[in-house]
Amino acid sequence: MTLRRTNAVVIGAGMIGTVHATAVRAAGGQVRGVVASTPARSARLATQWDVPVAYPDLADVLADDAVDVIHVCTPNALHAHQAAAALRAGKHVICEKPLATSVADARMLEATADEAGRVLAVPFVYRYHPLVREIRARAEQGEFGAWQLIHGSYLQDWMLSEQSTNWRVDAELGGRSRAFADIGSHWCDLVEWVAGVRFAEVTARLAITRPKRPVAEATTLRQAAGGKPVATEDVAAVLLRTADDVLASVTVSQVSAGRKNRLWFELDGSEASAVFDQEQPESIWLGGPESSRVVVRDPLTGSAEQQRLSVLPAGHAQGYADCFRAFIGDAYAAMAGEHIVGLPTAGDGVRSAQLVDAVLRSADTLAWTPITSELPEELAA
Ligand code: SOE
Repeated sequence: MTLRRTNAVVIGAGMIGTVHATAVRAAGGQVRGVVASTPARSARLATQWDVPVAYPDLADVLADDAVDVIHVCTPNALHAHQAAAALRAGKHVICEKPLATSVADARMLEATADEAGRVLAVPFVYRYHPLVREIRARAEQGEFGAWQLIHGSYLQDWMLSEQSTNWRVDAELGGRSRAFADIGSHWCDLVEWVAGVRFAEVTARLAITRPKRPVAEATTLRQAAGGKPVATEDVAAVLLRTADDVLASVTVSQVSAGRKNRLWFELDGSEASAVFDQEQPESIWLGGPESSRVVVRDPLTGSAEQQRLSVLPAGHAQGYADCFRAFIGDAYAAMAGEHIVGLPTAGDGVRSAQLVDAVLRSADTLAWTPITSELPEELAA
């Protein structure tokens, strides 16, 4: 238990920065300040969010002894430098995913957090849906039997229009992978964690469906009108194989009309199956050979973790914001010294960077590609 409210600063003022600030407050922390892309924007946002300090830049945050934790919500390419600086200054860090745009930088951050003795948490927040925990608990108890097949998709449509753009389109800011790093990473984190599997190798095909998009922050009118060639994928078709030889597939898209944030997975076991849909997170489908059923979230039934994360009675819908609040609550408890099961931390960020890296290598070579640089034993044999 914390003795006083955790003092947080959010750096980065986009959609996800606002989500963090809201969740910090909901989790009982205090948003002490904000850093946006310019001092003037920091000041404007501090007023809008009603926070005490508008920091001109990160150096001012690092020098403020009252700050406990820095939330890094800036474009991906800035994460490594900013999170490392925060950890070295003795701050805890919550860093948006992808933790870094290279495996080397992600590993560097993990080592820096270890050396500094600080928590580095990564918001793979879909782990915090109560019914995701329910499936995980049932899988741990062997209810589904041995995995036969794992499949699913993560589909969005916010990049469907050829006029849609974002800093993520620019590989220099977002990294070489866009759709897979942004949302495929969530699917892989979630499925590995829920099913208790480890993907060993991957083969992936990536495609760009809009060859040109407007420049995110055009510096000239000509650039804005003409657009810029796109080098990061809109869609990905990915086949995976676990270390135990279970096949998996995931389809990732940011251009699927009508799909807003549809993370969906099905785990097919030798005894039973389980389905989770992020857009309908209040129920799960449990399939059996003779009969199947729909289980609804209910704080009065089910696994201990489902009950812990169910803060509203059954039928009173919880969702994404509740996941974020619960994640930040757990991260802050870890910062206060508690051992928290299921909190995604630096190791999970490194794992995700390895997956992104393997997907990119596989798309380049069109070959099955090991996910870690250390070849798994069964592949080395
Ligand atoms: C945009 O694609 C985005 O906000 C992601 O960055 C988040 O991680 C995901 O949870 C929702 O979509």
